[in-house]
Amino acid sequence: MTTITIALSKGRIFDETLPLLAAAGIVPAKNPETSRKLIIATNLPDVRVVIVRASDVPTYVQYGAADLGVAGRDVLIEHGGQGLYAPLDLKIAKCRMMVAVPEGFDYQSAVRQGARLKVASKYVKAAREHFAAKGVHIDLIKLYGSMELAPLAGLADAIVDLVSTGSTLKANKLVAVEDIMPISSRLVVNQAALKVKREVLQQIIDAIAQAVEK
Ligand code: PRT
Ligand code: MG
Repeated sequence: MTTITIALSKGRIFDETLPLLAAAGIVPAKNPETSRKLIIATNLPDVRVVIVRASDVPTYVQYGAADLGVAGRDVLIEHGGQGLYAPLDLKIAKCRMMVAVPEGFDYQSAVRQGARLKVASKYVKAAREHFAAKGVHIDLIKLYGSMELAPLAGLADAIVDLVSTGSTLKANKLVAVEDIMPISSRLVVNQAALKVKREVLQQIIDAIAQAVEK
């Protein structure tokens, strides 16, 4: 029997992946919101789900601790993608990666004048590439969460963060000044597992691909 392990994070990724798994005939036995279990059985005896931090999904799949996983484009960029095959854009957990500054901060003229911007972000690779491509010099400050606080507390001039409704920016008197890229989640597959467990993994990938297109 070939066992399959799927790495998911709880919250929007778990919730939005459920219907796609269902299309592949996979139904988790528990919801991680209400269960403390980190290993969740499914209706199929040879398929299980492991619940990890969103940013740890690529690592579990890279090392083969999970055969499949679902991770945001933001997370995959920061991870680098080593050992991963990413065949499918699942078109879920969509948002945009943006540059935001405090209301009233003249971002365009700061950039034009070549001022060295202080930028705080969890997405340091994406941020570094974005500003390097623009030829803007920045001091990059790595944060692990609550980026919105950084400009308010005087830690940074600007942040690079994900925006979906925009209400978090608004609540903190920040405005988006640049759109870096659209974000959605991808299915990632361990490259070695795809060879060894080809038949069963390809079946799951194909069923999910069909469900995404519906
Ligand atoms: O929360 P935790 O620290 O455990 O990890 P995480 O934030 O990486 O995980 P999670 O589950 O919150 O997000 C998983 C994935 O969902 C991310 O990697 C993104 O690809 C995707 N996603 C989609 C988002 C959002 N939309 C989103 N809005 N991830 C985060 N946000 C945050 C954003 O950082 C900001 O703080 O929501 C806030 C903005 O939302 P609005 O609606 O106010 O604009
Ligand atoms: Mg979060």
